[in-house]
Amino acid sequence: MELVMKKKRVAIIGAGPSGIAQLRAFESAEKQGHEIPELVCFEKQDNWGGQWNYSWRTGTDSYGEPVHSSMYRNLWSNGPKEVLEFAEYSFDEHFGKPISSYPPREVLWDYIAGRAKKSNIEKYIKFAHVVRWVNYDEETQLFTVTVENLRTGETSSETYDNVIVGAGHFSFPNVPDFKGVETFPGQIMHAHEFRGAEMVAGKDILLIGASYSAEDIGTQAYKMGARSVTFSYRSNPMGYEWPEEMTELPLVERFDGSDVHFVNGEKRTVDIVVFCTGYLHHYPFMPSELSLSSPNNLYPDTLYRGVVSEANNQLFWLGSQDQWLTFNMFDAQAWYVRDIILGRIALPSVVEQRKHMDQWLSRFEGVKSENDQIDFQCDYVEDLIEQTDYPSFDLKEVATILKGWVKSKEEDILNYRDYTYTSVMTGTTSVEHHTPWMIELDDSLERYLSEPEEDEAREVYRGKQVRDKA
Ligand code: FAD
Ligand code: NA7
Repeated sequence: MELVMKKKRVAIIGAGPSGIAQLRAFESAEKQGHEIPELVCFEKQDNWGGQWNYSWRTGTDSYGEPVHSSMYRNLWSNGPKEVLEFAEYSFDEHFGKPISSYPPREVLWDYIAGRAKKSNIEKYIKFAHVVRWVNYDEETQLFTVTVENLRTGETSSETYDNVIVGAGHFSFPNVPDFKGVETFPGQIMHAHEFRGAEMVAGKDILLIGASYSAEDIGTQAYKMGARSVTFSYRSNPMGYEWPEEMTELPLVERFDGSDVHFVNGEKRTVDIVVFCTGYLHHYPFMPSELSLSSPNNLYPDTLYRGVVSEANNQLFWLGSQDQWLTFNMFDAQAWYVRDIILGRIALPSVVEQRKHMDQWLSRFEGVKSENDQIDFQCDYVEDLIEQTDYPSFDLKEVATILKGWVKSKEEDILNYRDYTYTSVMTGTTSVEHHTPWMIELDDSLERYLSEPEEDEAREVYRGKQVRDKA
């Protein structure tokens, strides 16, 4: 009698860069002749790309669901594209010509979509399907995933052998309270709701927080002509050489109408406040015993090799770390998860898994500087890539690029996006963008890829940059 093995079923939550990486990883195995499980990817939005799928909306989307993306209209990549490039789909392949190192949001979305389209993965994605609940049955050893089709309102539940969470963790704002904040008469928002800096022209803006969002929204605000930009830090100032319109002050002590008092006794009067206070790991579709609870850091505890849930080895999390590396790190994770599911990689015992996590956590405790963080994450990704057939690349060089990026911001926080780097995948050196970032007001893909004539403004600005550096 022929024994018919039932195909495994795998549910993937989210079709952002992580979810797409997972689908592509399985497709790559299939192309090599391996039988792959039945895959279903649930994406609550109407399109793929996750954070990069920009929405003008804030609050709730057209289905009444929380808006996912925290990106703003005029966002440009805040790290060099050379550190996020896919090892199996280069920028050269996608654009057919060298581009600059810091593309705008729409250009990176196009790159993500290009790889997705080249793979035959769209057939696995159910768009406008939100995962409402995940449950695990010890007896059957299967997950039940309950999903709502947002277009029809219909809910349904099916069982799966594995669940892979690629839902992102920069969507649910962390919003602290400050004494008197309710008396502030101007606009208050979290970075998640920020959509563009044009509205701050001629105004005084306060940004609470001292990390990427504060840095970038502050720089955008300066670019768009804010009268003043004040940052408020809790632990440490960012410490860049800001122009005189931009100041770093310690934590807000209290608000009194438009007046903001800081713990060092200083006071500022501002028109707009943006909380750049980070995000919560919040997964409303997960019961507590399966969920991930962590601050935004490089090694969330309870994830073996950063992806396998300690609570349940059939459950995986992609991209849940704080991110120096992004797209290629998600790929490295997805290839590793794929190989566990395909039985190509055997997991060690739970005791061994804990030991391994503790070793990485103990190294993580010793991470102090930004350079340490970079080495930590590059080593983590290298370790993953060594386990699978994901094309290996020079992660030491990627670490060098990242360290150069950190230095470039120290040198020139307003203009670091004009620097160029060389791809470790293709050896192509980026071109200098036709227009310095600080005076480029058109963020569209069309404008980015165009080759406009030199104009006077660019010459004048470049001349100013040269003089400032001298
Ligand atoms: P996401 O991109 O967040 O995608 C998750 C997907 O899951 C979304 O499509 C979402 O709709 C879906 N989803 C969530 N919950 C459910 C559910 N219950 N059911 C169904 N679907 C669900 N990275 C860089 O490399 N360079 C940058 O310049 C950069 N800038 C950034 C700027 C901002 C403001 C933010 C917030 C992030 C930035 N990032 C940047 C990091 C960014 O998070 C990653 O590049 C990447 O988008 C993470 O991919 P992901 O797939 O893990 O998560
Ligand atoms: P991050 O990088 O998690 O940083 C959060 C910042 O918010 C950080 O400076 C925190 O200060 C600060 N924070 C958090 N809580 C408070 C309170 N209660 N008061 C004052 N300050 C606070 O989030 P970002 O949004 O900047 O970046 C996340 C991603 O979005 C990133 O990948 C980017 O590419 C875009 P701390 O230093 O902890 O004292």
